[in-house]
Amino acid sequence: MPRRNPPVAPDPENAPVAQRVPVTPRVVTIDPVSRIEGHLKIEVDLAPANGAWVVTDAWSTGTMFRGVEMILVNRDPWDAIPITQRVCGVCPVSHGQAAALALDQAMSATPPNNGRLMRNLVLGANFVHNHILHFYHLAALDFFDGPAMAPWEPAWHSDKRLDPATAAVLTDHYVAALEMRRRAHEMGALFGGRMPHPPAYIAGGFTKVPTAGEIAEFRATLDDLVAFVNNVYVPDINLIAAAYDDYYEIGVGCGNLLAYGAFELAGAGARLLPRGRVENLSETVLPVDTSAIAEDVSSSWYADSSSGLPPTSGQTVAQFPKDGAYSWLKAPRYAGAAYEAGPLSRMWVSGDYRRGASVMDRHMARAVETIKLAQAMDGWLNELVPGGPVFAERTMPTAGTGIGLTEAPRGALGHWLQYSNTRITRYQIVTPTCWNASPRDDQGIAGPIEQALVGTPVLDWQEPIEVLRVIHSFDPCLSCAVHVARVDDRPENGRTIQTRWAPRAGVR
Ligand code: NFE
Ligand code: MG
Repeated sequence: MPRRNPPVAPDPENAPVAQRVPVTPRVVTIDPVSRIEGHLKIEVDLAPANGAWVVTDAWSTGTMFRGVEMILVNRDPWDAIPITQRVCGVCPVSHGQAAALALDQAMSATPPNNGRLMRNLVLGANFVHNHILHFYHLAALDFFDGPAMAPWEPAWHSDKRLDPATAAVLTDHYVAALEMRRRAHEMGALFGGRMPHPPAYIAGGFTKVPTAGEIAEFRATLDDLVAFVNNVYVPDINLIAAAYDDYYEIGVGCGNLLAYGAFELAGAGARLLPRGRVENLSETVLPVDTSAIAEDVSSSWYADSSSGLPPTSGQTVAQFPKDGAYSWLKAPRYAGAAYEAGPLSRMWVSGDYRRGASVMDRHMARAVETIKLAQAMDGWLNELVPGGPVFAERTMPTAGTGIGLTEAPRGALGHWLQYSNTRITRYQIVTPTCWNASPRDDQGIAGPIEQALVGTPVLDWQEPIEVLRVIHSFDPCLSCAVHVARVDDRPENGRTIQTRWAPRAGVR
């Protein structure tokens, strides 16, 4: 269980929650945060408020060093597609797509319609899979208690508002959702070859030529998934939103929203989910200029000489330990500002959802996006031409550059490629969770999750489930954010970089 604060006794605050009297500020650490991908530690400062607690500050720590950007150097640029997919088992399709887009640019290739559509459909299958996974298996247990058995126990029981009969129905849906995820993966594998790491993405298009039978099978599976989304997922998120409507005010983030856009339509630059950004939850969608993106590392375990660099000149030079640093994530910023990425950002930019930017808004926007995407996928199946060409025949120049901007389920994903003599010289990956879970930047500005946590009320400091609700609403993936563990990074192997965190100065 992610509880790291040992009960301190004797202590009136250690009594049953109803008898506890909050008097003393506390630091609470959740490490690891469970029901996410990868290794995240969250530390919050709690102050007494209204007989309970409120979060007054927060620190987000990616606790594992990874190094995919370094692995890619000196590889053939074609290798970027299969290798970057290994960043993650949840969003590999997006990494394949981003790498393919960067390579398309490097060799001036535009995939034929079938190739574009096949990429969209496999990526779409992954999004549908992800959003069902996120709601049922990562987030929903913050709101209801499952049966008193593994994998539902041990669990935190604070502030559970749904009656046992309702919780039992949601538990059935939790189990049904496992089957739906399997079906979504099977659907993606029809065209992608296998899931979760489909080998069918290539520079210039796709390797798989669709047949009429496969198109029909894809559609039949999609129909079943749409039925589940409409009849189960959407009603369940509405049910939870009604019981926890205070979460429309809790967990509001930095207010700046970024979307690179994805799901290319016919016509240059046209996308189902458009590119854009908004400042301070404005109605005005602004253009995205990639030259405004830079990554700060003053709070990250990387050499300060690499701080503030744009990905076109970005470096990944680990430095551990380092004064003032507390995360393996870099801090991406747009024109110096923190930005939130994800379904909410996409749905805000597209105009499909603009109620707010709270915990519940993130869940709602994710559901809205699932429906929008599934409808579009049905149309793309109609556009596919059985047996039609799927890739553009091109020769890769021996030197080049490319930027692949797309969306992963968790938000804006960018790959920056440079190569010469057919070998990669620089590869920089900036993932959505790096945007969302980033630590303080060089100006001391906190990352979006850190900002969103401040002000969160907490009933019981020993079971700070309210903190988990805020974190989970972002669907973080630390595997992506710090991009392959070096399992031999142990002192006995002579390594100095370890897959662990160091305590923030002054904390235990
Ligand atoms: Ni590992 Fe990923 C997504 C990417 S999160 S899940 O979605 O890119 O940073
Ligand atoms: Mg990176």
